[in-house]
Amino acid sequence: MTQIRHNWQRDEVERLFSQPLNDLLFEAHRIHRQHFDANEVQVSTLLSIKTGACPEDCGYCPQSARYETGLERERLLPVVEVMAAAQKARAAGSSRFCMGAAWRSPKDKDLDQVVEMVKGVKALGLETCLTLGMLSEAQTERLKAAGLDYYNHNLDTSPEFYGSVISTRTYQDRLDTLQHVREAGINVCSGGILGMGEQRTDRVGLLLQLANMEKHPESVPINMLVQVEGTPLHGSEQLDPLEFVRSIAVARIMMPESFVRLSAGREEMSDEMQAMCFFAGANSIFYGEKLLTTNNPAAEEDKALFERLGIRIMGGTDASDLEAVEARPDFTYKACSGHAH
Ligand code: SAM
Ligand code: DTB
Ligand code: SF4
Repeated sequence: MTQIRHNWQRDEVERLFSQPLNDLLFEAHRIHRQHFDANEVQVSTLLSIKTGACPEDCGYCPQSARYETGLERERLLPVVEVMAAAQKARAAGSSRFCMGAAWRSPKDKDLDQVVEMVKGVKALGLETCLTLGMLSEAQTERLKAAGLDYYNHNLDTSPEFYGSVISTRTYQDRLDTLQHVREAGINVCSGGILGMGEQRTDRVGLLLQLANMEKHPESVPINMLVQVEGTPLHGSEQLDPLEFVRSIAVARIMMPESFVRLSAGREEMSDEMQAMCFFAGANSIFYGEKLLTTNNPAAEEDKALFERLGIRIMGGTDASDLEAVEARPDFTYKACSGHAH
């Protein structure tokens, strides 16, 4: 087994990035196979439980109130609606349900409702994940007590590039929230976005931050920027797809035991590029036609891709199992009539 390290140096990570692609892929795939079944991918489904009108100024985000993106704002969804979406995700074969809110940080009153959502989704047998912005220590403890499995909070980019993307909260704020999540005993999901006009040194910087944490995040989402009209980062220069693949491979080498998620941006990726990412060590995706507010490949498309690649969905269902699930009489989505407990 590869040694798990937390003392990565910038120059060695730069060397990893600049190797011939075949050497880099070979090394990443070798490590991937030591720690995971190379033909298995974990799938999570996202739901935006509170959309738009966010006070923050993240330059990539369609949900910021500061940018004209044509997005309709929505209040916090009722628990029963969230439960219905979670049931649908489960029936489609998803093992984790991730609920996201366009908040700087949740108010305690909002958290009451979110706690009900976590309990309800968990009762369906799904893993639960939330992304609600910054959390205090007391809030992470409440969420842990509610049974929350994962909290997503991205570092987004390197500390050096961060200030060109967001001004309303600091890098340290993000690290503090991650620390609270870790200390409460909730699994950490943290990664970033590529293709925001950053340099390779920033991609190295982001991965150094993640891999030199005392404990690696259990889940590392690597997003390709989804360029949304009206956001400041719309029109950013497109990142070379092979540089994205390299970043996945380096993430896999640096964090051998973490799930590396090929996250936002798959709509714009070819099947061949996604296949290379899976070879490079990506072993998780968002599954279902919507991310939070933007599009993701339809489940049908992903099933077809998995079938072509011989990939199974982690947690027991493979592409043919999913067809069987869909053919079942009880597959039809049933609105949940009761409350979430
Ligand atoms: N408001 C909370 C926060 O920022 O922590 C939670 C939701 S926020 C939308 C979750 C993450 O989605 C962001 O940290 C960012 O990494 C990612 N994201 C948002 N817009 C994106 C875009 N256009 N392309 C790729 N990733 C994006
Ligand atoms: C993550 O790293 N990517 C997801 C999830 N964590 C919350 C969000 C992607 C959002 C893409 C833009 C949107 O759909 O609004
Ligand atoms: Fe708000 Fe989160 Fe979007 Fe930033 S990424 S604007 S905090 S919803």
